[in-house]
Amino acid sequence: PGTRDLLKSRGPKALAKWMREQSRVLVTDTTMRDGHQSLLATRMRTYDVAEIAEAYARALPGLFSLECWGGATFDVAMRFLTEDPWERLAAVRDRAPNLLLQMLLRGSNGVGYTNYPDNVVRYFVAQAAASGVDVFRVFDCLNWVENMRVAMDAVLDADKVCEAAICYTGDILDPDRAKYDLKYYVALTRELERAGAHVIGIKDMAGLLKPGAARVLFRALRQATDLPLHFHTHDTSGIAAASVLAAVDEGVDAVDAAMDAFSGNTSQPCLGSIVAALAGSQRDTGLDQAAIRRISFYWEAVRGRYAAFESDLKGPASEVYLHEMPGGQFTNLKEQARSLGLESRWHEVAQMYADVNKMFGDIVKVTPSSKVVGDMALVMVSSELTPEDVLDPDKDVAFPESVVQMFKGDLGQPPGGWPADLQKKILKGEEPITVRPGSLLPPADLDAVRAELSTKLGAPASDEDLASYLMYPKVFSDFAKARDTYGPTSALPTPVYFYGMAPGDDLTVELEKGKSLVIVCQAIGEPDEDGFVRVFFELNGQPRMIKVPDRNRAQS
Ligand code: PYR
Repeated sequence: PGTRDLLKSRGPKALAKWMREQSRVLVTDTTMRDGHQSLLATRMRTYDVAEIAEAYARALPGLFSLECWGGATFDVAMRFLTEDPWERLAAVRDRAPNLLLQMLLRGSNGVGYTNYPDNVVRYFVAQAAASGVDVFRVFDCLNWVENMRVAMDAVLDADKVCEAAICYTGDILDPDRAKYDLKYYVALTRELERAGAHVIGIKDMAGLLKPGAARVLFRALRQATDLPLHFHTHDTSGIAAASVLAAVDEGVDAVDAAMDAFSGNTSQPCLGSIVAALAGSQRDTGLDQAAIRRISFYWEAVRGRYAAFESDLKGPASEVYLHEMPGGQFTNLKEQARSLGLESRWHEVAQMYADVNKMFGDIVKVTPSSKVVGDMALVMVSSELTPEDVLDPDKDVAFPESVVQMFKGDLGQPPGGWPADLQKKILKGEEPITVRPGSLLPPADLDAVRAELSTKLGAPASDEDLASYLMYPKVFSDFAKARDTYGPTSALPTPVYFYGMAPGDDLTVELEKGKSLVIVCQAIGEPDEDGFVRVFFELNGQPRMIKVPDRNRAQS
């Protein structure tokens, strides 16, 4: 039986026990979530995800899970792709009924960048479970277990797999980073086990866990818990596959990898190569290497359609051990730096990111805490501020709002608390909180919010729409308007969505099963005085003409 059958017939605890009993290494494919989040600014569209889901179901039924949802994909789908993230989940669910679907959940930050009321987190998790998520990887951006409990309990209530993830930072073998030593990770593992986790995730979001340290860490965790261990890392340094193989030697149960064409650099290490390296060993994954190659050829073609979103990364770099930026943040921050005119000063930004981390007390850096460190580093480089300036009690500094909020306690508490002097300076006398932020947020009145949303939409809001609106009121409202105007744009092939059609092009769009449109683009007129062009085309054989704003004029 596949992993999903096991979950459905015997429940998450039995599935976890089964994971421990396997001699083979279980593999999660991250291509549909972290792969493109880390390489293509999260821009992969539902069309390209849905097209291959059935092939996975047929050719790779032995995968542990498909990570295909959550993290940054949720808001980017609505914000930049005019797509409904729930539609994507349904598409994969429908086409891969035998595979476990996995999502990344930021604890009390849901799939957003700030803490939500507890009942919003619970509602979101329940809806994601009802809509098809089987495995929830839950983490907190400061590794504060208090801030993970609401989300973890909601996953347990839904009878889905609760993978509680520990974010790895620092270096357990470096005595100068003693704050995050082996004892710290062992204690966290035990705490998460007591909190009800079915699986322990080691989320090495920046790819800092070197092979030697992986050996020491997984050996210790293997002794500390009977729960299965699931290792996630990034290949920014170029050495991640060695860490994966070291973890495998020490008994890790499951590992993350991205399909070859979406692997390497800031993404996960290469799935096909890891599978090949283990083939014939005691821990053979059992996955079909020819099927992996075929699926990766598909992804290779897909990646070509997103060339505009590729970063200028030239290859792996050991600089990641200095700055410790998560793979999912690296290219975004570089882009932000470029937009501020700091492109040629990128290595200074990277050094400053490390300096800010030290100044903040050496914290875990992952969404959203990583964004706060990035915001501060950019401000400091662009306004020529040094850490000494920032720490000087007599020097005025305009701190970014995200920094003020984090030091107020709005994202929770780091181990050992915030550096007191800096906190005083940032908060200018305002008292910080030290309790769980969610405990201070009044519960949302879900009925009232649903009524408000239904009025906005002019139709009853679905449960999924409500969940989106609770996470992102403005982004969802804008998306809903676009959805009304343009219809399901996810039905369009990617080149057409990004670049449109040229005269002579024809296209068949499947709106639903058995319901298609055939569009033939015939001619595009010259722009008129008002900045509109006339587009002549055939729709299911009928001649049509529309006027659309001239793209060149709209952009200038
Ligand atoms: C996210 O929260 O989106 C990460 O990838 C860590």
